Amino acid sequence: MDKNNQVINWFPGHMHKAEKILAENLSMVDVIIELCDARIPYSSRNPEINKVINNKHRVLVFNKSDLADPIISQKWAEYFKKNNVKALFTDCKSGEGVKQVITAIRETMSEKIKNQAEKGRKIANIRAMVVGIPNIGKSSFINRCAGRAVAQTGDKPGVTRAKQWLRISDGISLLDTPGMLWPKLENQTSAYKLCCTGAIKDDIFDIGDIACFLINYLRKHYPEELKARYKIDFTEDDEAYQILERCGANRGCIVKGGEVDYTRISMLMLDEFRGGKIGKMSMDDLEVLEEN
Ligand SMILES: Nc1nc2c(ncn2[C@@H]2O[C@H](COP(=O)(O)OP(=O)(O)OP(=O)(O)O)[C@@H](O)[C@H]2O)c(=O)[nH]1
Ligand SMILES: [Mg+2]
Repeated sequence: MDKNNQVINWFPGHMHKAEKILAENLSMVDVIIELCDARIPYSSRNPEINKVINNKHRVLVFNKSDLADPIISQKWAEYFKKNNVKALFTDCKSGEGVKQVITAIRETMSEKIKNQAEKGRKIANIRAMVVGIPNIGKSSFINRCAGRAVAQTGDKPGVTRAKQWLRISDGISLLDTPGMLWPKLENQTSAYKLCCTGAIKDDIFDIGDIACFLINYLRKHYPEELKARYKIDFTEDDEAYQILERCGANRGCIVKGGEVDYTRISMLMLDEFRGGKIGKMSMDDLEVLEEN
């Protein structure tokens, strides 16, 4: 169980549809809003996106910033600034940062608006397509922009199944799209991180493997938070499944006969991690750029 050796097949049928939606609607939109996960700024970006969207204007947004480690987010913000990449951080739960994205969409379009104005034309409506991995908050972002619930949201990947144009108040229309993952999975570590953050459906992988991956990550990067949350201790010699076992025992995840229920404790830990209950944590530090 502690060996992270399963190969994750993460490309369910509806993802083909998402790719198709992106390709089919590209010519109709002015701007792409690439919504990524602030906890995994590297692993949540589609390496194919540049090829797909070509030279379209793009606004890069890292959502769920309320769950990410603020020190690591700061490092990423500085990295993007240094590289002249406009990157914004949002929290769609509170709405923080959303206004700045709308401003960035307008700024991106300012030249086109000016050019059109010189020709005596007016761009009445800016069209932007929101793309990103499943469950990252694309629909929540649109609802925040609109100031009301216009798009359906849910705490699991695969909620939005079809495209939907939604006009948000001030002359901008947003296209909500289904979550998209890339079909070729070369980086298994990124895949595990995407499982931990909830971008991939839980029934696609072995939950125990993912929990062990999470434990190995936390024991290295956030050991005190892990110990405090589950009231456990561990040494370097402990295997991940032994730590998982201790967490399970302390949380009463026990089956008949006193054995630990690994599935239950794995699910519980992943839920707590995803909900930020263990702490504000990120799984991609800047070093990930050197490793890949
Ligand atoms: N903590 C936190 N939760 C968020 C944020 N944005 C969205 N969520 C939650 O994340 C879950 C997924 O949100 P959705 O808006 O449905 O995500 P989506 O990207 O449209 O998902 P799919 O349509 O399934 O691809 C919901 O439970 C939201 O409440 C955020 O900034 N912070
Ligand atoms: Mg959605």
